[in-house]
Amino acid sequence: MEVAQNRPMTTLYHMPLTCSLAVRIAADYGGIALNIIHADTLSRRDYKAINPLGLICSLRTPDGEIITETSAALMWVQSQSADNDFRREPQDADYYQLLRWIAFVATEIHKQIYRMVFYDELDDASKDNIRALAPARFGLLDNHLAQRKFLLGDHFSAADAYLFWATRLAERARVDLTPYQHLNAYAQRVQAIPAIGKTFSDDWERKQAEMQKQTAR
Ligand SMILES: N[C@@H](CCC(=O)N[C@@H](CS)C(=O)NCC(=O)O)C(=O)O
Repeated sequence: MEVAQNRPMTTLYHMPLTCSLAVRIAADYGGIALNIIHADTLSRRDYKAINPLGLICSLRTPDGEIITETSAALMWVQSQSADNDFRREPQDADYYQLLRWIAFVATEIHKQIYRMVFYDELDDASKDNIRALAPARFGLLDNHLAQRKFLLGDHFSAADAYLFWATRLAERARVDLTPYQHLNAYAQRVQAIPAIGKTFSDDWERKQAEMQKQTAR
C-alpha cells in the first residue's frame, strides 16, 4: 500500500526485494499505511542522515522516531496493527516465539548466509562454504512447518513476513530450497494471500525494471 497524505504517517525507506520488503508485507497485512520512499531517490548523504550505515531498512514512525534494523521495524509495525490475530503483545504466550523466529531469520539466514553470498568480501569457495550452512537452517524450518500453517501456528505474523522474503531471495543467493517441501508449500501459501502476492509482484516488477535500466546503460 503506497499512500501519500499530509498528516504524519509511517515512512518506510525501501529498496525492491531487499529486507525492507518484509516490513512492507507486514505493514500491508497488518493494515498499517506506509509512505514508501525508495532510498535510491535520496542522495547517499541524505540517507545516511537517517541510517548512518546507509543500510536498508529504516522506518520513521508518525512521532518522527527512526527505527533502523529490520527486526525492530517488524516488531514496531506489528505492534501497531488492529488485527488481533496478527499482533502479538509481550504478555501473549507466543510473543517470545515471534521474537525467536524474527531473530532466527535475521541472524541465521539474512546476515549469516545472504549477507555473505551477495557481497564481494568472500571468494566463490568461501561463499559455497557459507551456502553449506543452509540445509541445517532451512531443514529446521521445514520440520517446524510440517505441523504448522505459519511459524507461530494458525495465524500469519511479522516473522512470516521476514521468512517469506528470505524464501523469495534464495534462488538469487543460489541456495537450493527444492528439498524442503513443507517450506515451499508454506511460501506458496503466504504468496497466495492477496495483499502479499500483490506487494511481492510490485516489488519484483520494480526490481526487474531497475535491472533492465542498468543493462541498457
Ligand atoms: N542490520 C540491518 C542489515 C540490513 C541489511 O543488510 N540490508 C541490506 C539489504 S537486505 C542492505 O542495505 N544492503 C546494502 C549494503 O550493504 O550496502 C537490518 O537488519 O536491517
